[in-house]
Amino acid sequence: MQPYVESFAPGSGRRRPRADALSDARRLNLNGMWAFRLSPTAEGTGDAFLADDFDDSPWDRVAVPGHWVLQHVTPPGEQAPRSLRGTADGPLYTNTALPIPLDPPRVPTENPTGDYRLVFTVPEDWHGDGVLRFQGVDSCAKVWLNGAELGWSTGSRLPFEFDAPVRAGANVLAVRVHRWSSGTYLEDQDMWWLPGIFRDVELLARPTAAIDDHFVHADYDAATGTGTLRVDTDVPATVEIPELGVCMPAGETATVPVEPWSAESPRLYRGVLRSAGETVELAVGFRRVEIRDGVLLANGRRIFLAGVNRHEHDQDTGRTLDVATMREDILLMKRANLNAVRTSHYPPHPEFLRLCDELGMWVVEECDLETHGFIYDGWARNPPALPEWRAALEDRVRRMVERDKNRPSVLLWSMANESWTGETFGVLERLIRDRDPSRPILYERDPSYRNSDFYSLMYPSLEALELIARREEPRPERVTDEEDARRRSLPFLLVEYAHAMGNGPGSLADYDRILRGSERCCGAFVWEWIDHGFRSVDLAGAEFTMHGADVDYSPNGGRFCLDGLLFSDRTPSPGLAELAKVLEPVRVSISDRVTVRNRYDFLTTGHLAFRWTLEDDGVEVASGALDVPLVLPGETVEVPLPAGPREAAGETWLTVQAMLAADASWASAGHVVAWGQGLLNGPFDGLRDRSTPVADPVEATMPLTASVLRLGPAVFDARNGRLTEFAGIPLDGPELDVYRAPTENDRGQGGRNDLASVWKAVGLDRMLHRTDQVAVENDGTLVVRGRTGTAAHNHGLRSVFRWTAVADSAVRLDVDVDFEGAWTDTPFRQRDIVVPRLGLRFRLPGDYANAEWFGRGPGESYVDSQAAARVGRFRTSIDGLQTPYPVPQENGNHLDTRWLRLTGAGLPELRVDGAPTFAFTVRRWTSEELERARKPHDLVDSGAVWLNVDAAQQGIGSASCGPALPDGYRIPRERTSWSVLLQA
Ligand code: IPT
Repeated sequence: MQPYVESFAPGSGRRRPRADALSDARRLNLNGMWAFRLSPTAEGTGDAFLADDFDDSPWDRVAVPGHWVLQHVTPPGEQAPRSLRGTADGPLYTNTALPIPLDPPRVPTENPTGDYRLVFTVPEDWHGDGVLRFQGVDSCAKVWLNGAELGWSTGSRLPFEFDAPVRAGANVLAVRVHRWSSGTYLEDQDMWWLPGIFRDVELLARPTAAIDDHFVHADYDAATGTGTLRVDTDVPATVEIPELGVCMPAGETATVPVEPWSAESPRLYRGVLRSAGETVELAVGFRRVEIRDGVLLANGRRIFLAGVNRHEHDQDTGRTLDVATMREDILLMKRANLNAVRTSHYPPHPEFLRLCDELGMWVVEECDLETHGFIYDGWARNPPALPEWRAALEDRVRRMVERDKNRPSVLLWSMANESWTGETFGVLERLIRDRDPSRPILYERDPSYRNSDFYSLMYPSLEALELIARREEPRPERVTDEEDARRRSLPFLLVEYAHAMGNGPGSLADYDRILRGSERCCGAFVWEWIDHGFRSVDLAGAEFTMHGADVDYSPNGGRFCLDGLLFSDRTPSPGLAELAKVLEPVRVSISDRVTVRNRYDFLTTGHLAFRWTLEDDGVEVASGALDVPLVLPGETVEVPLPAGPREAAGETWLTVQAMLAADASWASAGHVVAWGQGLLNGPFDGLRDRSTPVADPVEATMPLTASVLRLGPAVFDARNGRLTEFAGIPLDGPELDVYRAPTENDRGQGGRNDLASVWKAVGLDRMLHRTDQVAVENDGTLVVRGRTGTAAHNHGLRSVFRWTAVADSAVRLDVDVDFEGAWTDTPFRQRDIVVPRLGLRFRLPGDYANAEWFGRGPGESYVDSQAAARVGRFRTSIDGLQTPYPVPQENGNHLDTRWLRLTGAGLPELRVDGAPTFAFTVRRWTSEELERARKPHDLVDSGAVWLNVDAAQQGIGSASCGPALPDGYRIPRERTSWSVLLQA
């Protein structure tokens, strides 16, 4: 038995928590390859490994920092190291359920335990003892130095330190790490369970008169434009900020004119804090955060947090991230117009926050505390409600606040995620306020919000958010009048919304409209930044992205860990492009003039250059610089349209881009921050006014044989009215198509909003087609009447396809469809019996390889996610049209298409025009194959190209963890007609 593993106490023997700091004191980085041995229980390998002369040469070698479950180690009872991925001893993913019995603070005997051993050399001239610092060990570690126990600690994503009596020469560091501990109950975040020493280990020299801790107080007064600086520390020291002419003893106050720090303008004043023994680097950002009249202000102005939730994740190394990756995350965020990050759900590596200071990101720093698993016990024995857990909770909050109190980027402290209620939150709140009154406090889950400076929710519907924006939300249950009144006066912070699982999220533009329109709303954080998938290889050697369900283990969170704006390898998904467009800090709109609205909190448009481009049917005809006067934050200016040719033959689109005029720390000059587009020559009216069928339709040739009909370049099968050949191209179709491969959002969550199941229940995934009539009318029109229905139901769709020849190179198809039958012979709400698609599907020769189109692009677009797709002319390969979501699902749709051209070796070009515009997808597989595939590599070329020319496709939404898809983004079950022109 190892009683500490199951103790309510957070640790023992540790040093008092203190500020993370860079100093000139010597430090020995102990990262590297350590000896390692895995055992099945908390006893580990026993205590022999503490000895100096222990022979660890037969042990495995693992990287520190790292998670052993993501490396090659020898499982107990085996002889050789191997990867544990895919086994119950490997990475396990659960959402809310704990992977151990709900039996706090006990843990099972089956408790994989890793004994780590490192022999390191302390140089002869290293004076005195040191401090051993562990930046993060999951979930519980006991530490020995040279055979003597230093202590133990829990709190995986928090640092802990020990006084370390090192000796010159060889020293033996032994660390025993347990997968499960009492800490597990406090760390039930929705993420992989990844044990190990996963952040840096260092030995720090502590010279005499070393600065143990310091606290930078740097306030900014917007009324006077001055900053007030005081640095508190525990030994006599001097504060030197040369740029400000500040040189004063620690503890004294200086008030000087400064530029304030903000995410938009991260002005840091660098200097030092010098004691007799040590010099600590200072990077001071002056700013004041306050809540006045229910509005969040920074430096005296309302700010809006355009945010994202970020877990630390790397597809190979889990929560071990290098600094380059942390920087890359911030650069990608800033380029996507994000200005805030919530460190869901634990303090990140301290370097990440230093980068946020430097590059400019507001941080909602969250403590490593989530007790979600107690929900399965009706929240009985919830740790925040029980005194025996109090010390552990306080310890976590203290270690967060002390470590990061000097980071100007940290805007507020979030006490926990999803931990329901308990008296201890009051204790934590007071603890934070006493220590750091300069930052507000957030806790989302307690309906009384009594310990929170913000009202906050997750995943509200648009309607619910509208009410909140107007402070008219219904009163929550179980709160007193007083609590309700107080809550109503608080600013609203949306900590999670827009669940980015799979294809999506939809409605980003709708959320932005509501949030920005209300002073009460101070920010919103998309869930979440990156998919937590692991790069893996299957038995056949194919690489794939592993998710929870790829491990045979229960409880299992399945695919729910793949819900980020970046794929697991950090490739941006289409959702990130949409978010970047929606969040743009400058809005450019075009009508009979160009309107530029500045949505920055602090910046003018002084750092931006504007450029216009005029396109005729997607072909650039003129461009130039646009002169836009300086726009102050919150202001709007209008400028005349640029002069340029107007007598275009087609649609004339003017696009104005706002780009960085000079290099910034996070993007180069020319980076496009915002853009707007406007149609200058009237609304597009599609085929109706451009390609009316010729007055004198070409005679329909009467059947050459009994089974073939010809109409201009088109050949039909006379028995079923299907097109079999067009201008020499063998093809088949069109078929009325009302289905799509369900997206994650189509599947809803836990039975709620599961439209995909409704589609199956009403048979949309197995529609059968019938031809009722094939007739040639007097004017030569070929009319094909049919019905599309499904087994066992009486509902279906009637369709009429009218084909006419247009000159000798084209045919026009006018489609008219209507729904018939009851559509009610199912247990579902009428509202949910919707078709996800209303369109035509063609099978084309597999040699088609490339697509060019005029419409929305370059990325995919859906009715509720189309802000990022501009109107233009785009070209790519058919393979390039596919978005490789790690779980195959509908993707690659393009709205508002005027025409599409497909080309391929040895085939005539096929051109499709539509009226009104159409939506298309082109793939090498069918929707059914797309649905059946479990991994992207299951999708194989069917030998044909499948083209959808659709009147409509349903929106995407974010129902995988969020509200139902709004009605406006569903396809109404009503009569619909559209037209298509095929040309070769
Ligand atoms: C919410 C969690 O805070 C987050 O960790 C993640 O699980 C997210 O949802 C969904 O991916 S919890 C949910 C019950 C609202």
